[in-house]
Amino acid sequence: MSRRLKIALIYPNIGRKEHSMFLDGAKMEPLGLAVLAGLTPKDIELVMFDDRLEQIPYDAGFDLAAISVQIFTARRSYEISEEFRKRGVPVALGGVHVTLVPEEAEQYADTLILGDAEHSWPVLIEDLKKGTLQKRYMCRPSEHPQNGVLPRREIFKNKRYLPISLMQFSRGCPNKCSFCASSVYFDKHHYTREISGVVEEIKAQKRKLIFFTDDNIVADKEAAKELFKALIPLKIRWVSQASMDMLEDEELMKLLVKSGCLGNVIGFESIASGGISNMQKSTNAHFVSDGYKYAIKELRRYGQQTWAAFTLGHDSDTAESIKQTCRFALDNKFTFAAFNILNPYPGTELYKKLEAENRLLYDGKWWLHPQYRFNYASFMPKNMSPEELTELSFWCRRMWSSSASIIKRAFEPQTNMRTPYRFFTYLAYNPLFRREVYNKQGILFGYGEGEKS
Ligand code: B12
Ligand code: SF4
Repeated sequence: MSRRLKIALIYPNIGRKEHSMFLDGAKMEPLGLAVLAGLTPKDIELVMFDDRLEQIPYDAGFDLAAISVQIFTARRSYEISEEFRKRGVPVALGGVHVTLVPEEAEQYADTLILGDAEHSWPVLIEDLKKGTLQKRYMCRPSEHPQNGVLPRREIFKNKRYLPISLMQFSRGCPNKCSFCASSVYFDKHHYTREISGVVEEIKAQKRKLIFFTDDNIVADKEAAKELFKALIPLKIRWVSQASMDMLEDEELMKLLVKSGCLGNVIGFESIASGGISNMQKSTNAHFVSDGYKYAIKELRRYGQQTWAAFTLGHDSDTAESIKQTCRFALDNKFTFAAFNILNPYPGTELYKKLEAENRLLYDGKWWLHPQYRFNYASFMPKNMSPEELTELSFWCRRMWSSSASIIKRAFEPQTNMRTPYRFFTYLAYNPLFRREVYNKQGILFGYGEGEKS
């Protein structure tokens, strides 16, 4: 009888602090790997390792290591890949970054999966069994992703992830914000799952708090309404990512609230009309004109605990406008906020523009550069130095997550104070995110010489 094949599924870390092995702080489940596990035939032995939380046992006799790569983990992914390949274990790389830069990724892999894995992963497994692994497998997104596939969440057991289940209703987004990697990966398309599959997936797991990791859960408003109707009887609470043009549709908003939505990550990006039009964020165009007053009033009316996301370093930004953005967020008492440095991801319009203007730093490949640090500016901003942009965005994160700010924002009556559950959510997560601000700032990508295997 032939031996069962053994595959390691790996979720890499970004890097690590100089004197500690792992970055502190609770982590979220890597959904993509559970989907991959769900696609894997049952005769394969699967083990998942989360490099953020545990050491990888390179010598445990694997027949394949399958690594999920995003841009901020690319350097670490390639290090892990080298360790496996040194031991004669073939490596498969997949994920967003691999799909956007296959020529780079193939230098570190035996095989690549480009695009979604639904159709190509089972083919790859068959080839692995036969010893005929191809160099590349391609899969365009299908009309209904994850069709008939239940993620295998048992791979998360004993990893102490945050008590929130990640799930997807849709993938992609039809909008074309100039900095967005998803928009390139999905070629400005949006794909929804069969709603019955989503309902089945919710019922198949125990948690009542769900994070729909959709790029934009309301991208197709009619489809979203159907989903929300189906969620109502399940009595879950959920969060997701959504564009603010959802506020134009009252029926949609009422269903969203009724279906248990606590709030969404919403890309405010910039408080300047010029900035919004330069980045082609069409969903915000009409809301930015009154300084988002209407949008914020409406979000509060619907009791939404909004996570406002800003990108800092657009050509319209100055040192003063960045500070103003931070004050804007504080004054409006959002429940959460992210102040991300604008980052040029390969394939995006932003990347092409900065490259053409010769403004990319770190040889244009900041994600591979040994000196690049997480949350540092990777390009030459128009109205300040890269160092200033790095410092200003760190300043925003420090101001936002200070104890004074957490206390001041806590008592917002229409959102955080709406129910004890919401207040608890606010109090549980804000200090957690505060720790993340300090833990991750400035870490180098990858482990470098520090790898201990
Ligand atoms: C959920 C999410 C998060 C969560 C993380 C959840 C977690 N598990 O830890 C949170 C909110 C914390 C987060 C944070 C960040 N994120 Co994020 N995130 C996402 C999001 C919205 C969804 C990911 C997801 O769940 N997908 C669902 C699963 C099913 O899909 P998947 O993982 O892509 O896997 C499929 C395929 O890609 C493939 N596949 C994937 N891996 C592999 C591996 C192998 C071997 C194979 C065969 C196939 C395969 O198979 C799967 C099924 O088809 C994506 C957007 C997106 N569309 O991908 C951004 C995204 C991945 N994030 C991004 C970024 C930049 C960040 C941040 C750096 C933002 C910031 N500035 O702080 C941080 C840093 C993360 C960190 N490690 O600290 C970028 C990455 C850009 C890039 N080029 O790689 C994305 C693409 C968003 C974007 N619009 O540009 N993120
Ligand atoms: S709305 Fe969000 S997901 Fe859609 S293209 Fe813009 S940034 Fe990307």
